[in-house]
Amino acid sequence: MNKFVTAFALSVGAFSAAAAADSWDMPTPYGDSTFHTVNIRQFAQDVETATNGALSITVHSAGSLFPHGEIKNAVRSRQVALGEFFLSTLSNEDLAFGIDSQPFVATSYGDAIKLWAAQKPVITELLADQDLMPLFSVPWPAQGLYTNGAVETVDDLAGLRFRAYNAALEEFATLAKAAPVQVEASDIPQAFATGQVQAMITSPSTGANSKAWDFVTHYTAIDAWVPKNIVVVNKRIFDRLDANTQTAVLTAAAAAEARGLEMSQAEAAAKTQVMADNGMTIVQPSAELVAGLQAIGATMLDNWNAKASDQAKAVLSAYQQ
Ligand code: PCA
Repeated sequence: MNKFVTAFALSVGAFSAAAAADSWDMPTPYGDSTFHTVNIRQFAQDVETATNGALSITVHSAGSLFPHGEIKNAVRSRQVALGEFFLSTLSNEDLAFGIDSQPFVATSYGDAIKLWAAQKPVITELLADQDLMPLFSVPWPAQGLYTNGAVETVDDLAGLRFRAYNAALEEFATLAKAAPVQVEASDIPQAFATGQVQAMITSPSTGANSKAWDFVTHYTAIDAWVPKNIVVVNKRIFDRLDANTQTAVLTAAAAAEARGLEMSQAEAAAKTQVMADNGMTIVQPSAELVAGLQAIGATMLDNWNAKASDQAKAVLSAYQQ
């Protein structure tokens, strides 16, 4: 009994000390030069400033604290308070998470904003079941095609080892008769250098950050989808904060969502230019390529509809209103 009382008193003491100055670890998947990471470091700084240091957030970028695929569960199990990941990687839990990575559903920033508005309430509910709460979400620039040599039709992709970052891109590659290989963004240069992959679809941000000109010649601006990252916090850890600190986190999160969107928009043109400056050929897709890609997108959307939960379908119809 005495032992229990002592242990209890100690843990209460430890908690109030921690409450006086909390420090959170924040794992993220992407490298320091990625605009998402720059934006998140600013978010962390904003929280620290607004709380006069009562809450500090240490960002662990490039999967250094947890690999990308484990970040969500690390937040869920309260190993860390918050973290970032690529939203559509949760599509295996519910297709509502993956709709932003379906080809030709949302292809512009305007579409992406509208789709996020449709996704957010549903995703908030799904994540709440896991004690998780979205803080902010930021789109990548539209996704384009990286190849050696020009691509005139979808047939030119057949047989290529194709880098994938989620289930939708795996399905896309398979439908294009390419061979999907899952590779994290930070491993792209190595995967090309060793011949593990020969082509990919990603944003100009990730293309330029991975120095795509070292391993491919062409960038085709198919602009097929505008996927998003999300930052989530553990709800129980968040609820433990005092009201002022909670407000500081939510205010900094709203600012990060707006700033991240602006950064993304600026990146799209700037990083395409970086690729051109480094000798890559930047091209618009031929009508035949677009038609072939759209046919794949239509098949994927049929498959999506056949498997989607009611909530996922509600997201799509709210978006299409
Ligand atoms: N870059 C990330 C996700 C989407 C993007 O543009 C990647 O390629 O992994």
